[in-house]
Amino acid sequence: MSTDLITQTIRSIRNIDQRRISQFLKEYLTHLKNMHRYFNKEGQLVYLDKGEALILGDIHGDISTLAFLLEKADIKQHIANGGIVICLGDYIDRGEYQVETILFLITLQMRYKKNILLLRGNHEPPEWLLPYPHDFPLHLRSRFPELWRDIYNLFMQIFDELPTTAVSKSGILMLHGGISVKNLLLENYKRPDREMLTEILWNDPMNEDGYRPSYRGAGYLFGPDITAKFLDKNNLELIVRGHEPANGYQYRHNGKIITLFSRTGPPYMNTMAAAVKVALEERYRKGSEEIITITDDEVRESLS
Ligand SMILES: [Mn+2]
Repeated sequence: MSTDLITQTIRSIRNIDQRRISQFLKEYLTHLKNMHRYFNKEGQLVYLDKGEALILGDIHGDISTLAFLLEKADIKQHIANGGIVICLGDYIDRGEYQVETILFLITLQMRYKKNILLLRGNHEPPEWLLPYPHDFPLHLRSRFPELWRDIYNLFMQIFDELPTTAVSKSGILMLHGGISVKNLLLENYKRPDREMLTEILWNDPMNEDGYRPSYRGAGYLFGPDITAKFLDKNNLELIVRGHEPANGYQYRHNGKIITLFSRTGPPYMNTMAAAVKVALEERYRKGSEEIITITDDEVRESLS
């Protein structure tokens, strides 16, 4: 493809200087505040009603796997067809190229304003709920020794403006962690309070019915009964989320949840990363999604 698009963008990020980056981030912040011009959005909830979406899960600084997944999914053609790329959060922390990854995604969004949607993950945290590890500020400091504090502050403002949930006419809910265990109305995802925001960013599915506090120290684990109730109540079919390592993708709760993991390498050493393509208008039916995978070997080979 598209390698041209990706390599060009990455190259321009490598050479960016610290003064220009602050300006660039301020422009992005303004863009986020005006996002209703490009997307049908109420509060933190984005409504999508046409075309196809390519959805990606956690990236955590693995820009190579990200680039190869986008290439394999033919992002250039996808965008030319009016398709949308939706990332489910966790762009930073852990990975070697986290600064490049987030700047690359922001650059793409600034270039294709109607076609890229970045949702918030728990690693794009509110300041009252920092995850661990949160080594992003250290990466900024080594990269931008003088202005890193200002740059980090700008990023924190940006994270506060990222939408947290998207929902399609086809009946698909997209978010980073999971659904709220007590708050079953989609309406409430527009302006979640602190507790609910914590759930959206931190919750995970579990196999037993009901819910209980998460072993992660924030959020809950929720059972298949809660997933079924939520989908039924809001006339939805499927939840696509990230947040947990998987070998690329994993179906949970009788196929009503897809977990996506779009990175490879340490510390999880999964052999496969994945993205999924779904229709945003035509009603989702089991099997109508297209899973796109790339193996760890494919990524490493093409780098050597
Ligand atoms: Mn996460």
